[in-house]
Amino acid sequence: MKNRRQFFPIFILLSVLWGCVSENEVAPPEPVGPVPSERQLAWHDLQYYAFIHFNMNTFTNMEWGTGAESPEQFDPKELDTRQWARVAKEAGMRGIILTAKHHDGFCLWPTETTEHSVKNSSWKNGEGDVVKELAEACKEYGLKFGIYLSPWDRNNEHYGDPEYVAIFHEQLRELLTNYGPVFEVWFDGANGGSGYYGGTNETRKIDNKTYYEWDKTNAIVRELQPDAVIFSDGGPDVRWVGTEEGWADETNWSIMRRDEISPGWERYVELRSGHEDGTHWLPAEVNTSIRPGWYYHPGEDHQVKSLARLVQTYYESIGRNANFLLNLPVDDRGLIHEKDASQLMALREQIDKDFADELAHGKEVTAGNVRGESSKFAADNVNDQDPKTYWATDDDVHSSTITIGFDKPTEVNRILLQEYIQLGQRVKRFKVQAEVEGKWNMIDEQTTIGYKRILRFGTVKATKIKVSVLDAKAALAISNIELYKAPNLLVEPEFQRNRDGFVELKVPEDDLEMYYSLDGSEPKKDSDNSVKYKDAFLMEQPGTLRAIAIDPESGDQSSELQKHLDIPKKNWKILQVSSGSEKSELMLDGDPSTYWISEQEVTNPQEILIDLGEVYDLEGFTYWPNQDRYPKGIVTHYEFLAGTSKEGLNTVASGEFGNVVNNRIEQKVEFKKISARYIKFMAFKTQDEGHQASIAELHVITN
Ligand code: FUL
Repeated sequence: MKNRRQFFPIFILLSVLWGCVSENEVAPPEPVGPVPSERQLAWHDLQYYAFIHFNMNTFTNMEWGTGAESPEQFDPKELDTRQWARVAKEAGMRGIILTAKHHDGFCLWPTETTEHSVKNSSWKNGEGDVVKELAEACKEYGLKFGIYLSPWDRNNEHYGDPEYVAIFHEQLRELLTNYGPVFEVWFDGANGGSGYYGGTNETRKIDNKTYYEWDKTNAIVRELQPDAVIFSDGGPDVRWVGTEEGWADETNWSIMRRDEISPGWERYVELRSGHEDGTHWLPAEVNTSIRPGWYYHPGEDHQVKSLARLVQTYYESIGRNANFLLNLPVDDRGLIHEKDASQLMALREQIDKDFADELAHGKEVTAGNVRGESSKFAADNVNDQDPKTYWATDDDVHSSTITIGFDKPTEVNRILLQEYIQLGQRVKRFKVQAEVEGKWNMIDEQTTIGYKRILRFGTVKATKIKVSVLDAKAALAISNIELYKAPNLLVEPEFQRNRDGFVELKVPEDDLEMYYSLDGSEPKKDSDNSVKYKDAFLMEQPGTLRAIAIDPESGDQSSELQKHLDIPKKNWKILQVSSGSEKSELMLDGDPSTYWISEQEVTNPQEILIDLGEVYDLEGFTYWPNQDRYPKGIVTHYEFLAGTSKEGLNTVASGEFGNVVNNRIEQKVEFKKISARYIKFMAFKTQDEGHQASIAELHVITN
């Protein structure tokens, strides 16, 4: 008896140990292809952080300064790096990367290497250090801090010689020594050639592959900030995504044949999707600006990207296996502009709503194959909310299914998938299906997953969601699957009215309903004065278009679009235009993104004579300036004539469109009522005293 009692616990202990041993016997899959380094893994987790373009260009209204600027021009009166950090933090960002030096060579810290820096500016009597202030603010707000140091330097007299390269390296040393931990060092690939270069004003070409001694440059970063990732077109740690528009390809490998890439790489479009047979881990970072420009320009205050556009960028960067680096052009006061800040918060709120309730956690999961039938690699590792555990298959199983079952039919419209990238990126093709009322419905078929993939799809009320990996490089290793039901993106409708008077309304989601009124009354769902929008409708008379979007499920309503629209231009005829007549119809097409532009070598004034088709009582006119990124021909000084016969026109207004180059919104000019059928617009002066005139839209105000 005595012996048996002693034997029993030993038996239990042995069997438990045996269990552990047998579980442990199932080895994890071997890594496949290149795998991420520790610093790259930490970088992947950051996902979303800010770029700040703030430097000399902010004060000269330029995107690329020549280097001839004077340090005194740098003078922010209200600089507050804590405001930048607060805004970034509240927006849900994890760090900030600052343009410590851009191509014009001006240094935001009191460097020993050049006189072209804050130490010779009027700001804080030359005692200031923007890099230090931002590094401290980031620390206070728990944000990572990164630096952008332009290799190209259009100010430095030694640019092109080995002497400059030593200066560039020294600048890097200063930045990486004096400001605490740096998480990312950003080297852009631009090398335009021409510049001030110490007053020589010439073109200097260098070989981007060899001139900067990249091995030495990278070694400085490794020596001084071993945890920092190095960004450039080809890394070595993080790659550019090959576009500045704000997206990665749907197929996006985090690996590339890195040795083929160098700064300014001519095959840069390949950066958008990576190389399936890559030799190095080289994940993509999507960099884009919240406005058209990287730097602040008052003329772009009305062009802060819409919420719909920002949400799309989020899904097409983070949702496509890339990190999202969103640029905030700090303004000439030294602050993130109110409009940018409020749009950032709107994005944060929307993303928080989209990912508010995770639906897969704790639900029953089954897999077609489990590696060695071991619980260590079981299916339910994908919804245990532990990124360190993963579902894996046997070595010879490169395609399999994993199914999540709900207790009751559940609405779903987002799926988030993650591979266990510590072992490399594996999945080449997968599909997602939903079981609805006992039948499997196809949701989507896609290619890569990587660190993170998010798919958006129309809401399904499903009892099960199944992911089938159709092809992979090796055994599968999936660490996470999440499911969500995101609310509809509720933004006010956008409108466009064409020349014939047809009005089109648009919202980004198909599920939304739109209601509009034309009689000035408040648009509502159940109102006799409001109409439910189906197709473009004709608005022949002047009136006020008011429109809203409604989410039929929640009943929630968007903010309101309210716009006064005047007579349609259907019967208008352009009788005379001083030059460029082939494009003249574009000034009447109702679309401010297209425009008429005159030839270049013409003399002012330039004239456009229009027949309105009948006599109207006119009380004013409107002019939309060119909306191009680099606009030409913006009219600054005008004269407007009107009359009942084309021979007898009278000047009814003349003057200047104040600040139109800086603020390219629709210009409105009112005048004393006049009956007229013919109008003439004359451009007396155009931007930069040039002689080319452009008109994106021209309209009249009737009473
Ligand atoms: C490019 C630069 O030329 C732009 O000015 C901007 O800094 C962008 C982020 O990178 O290479």
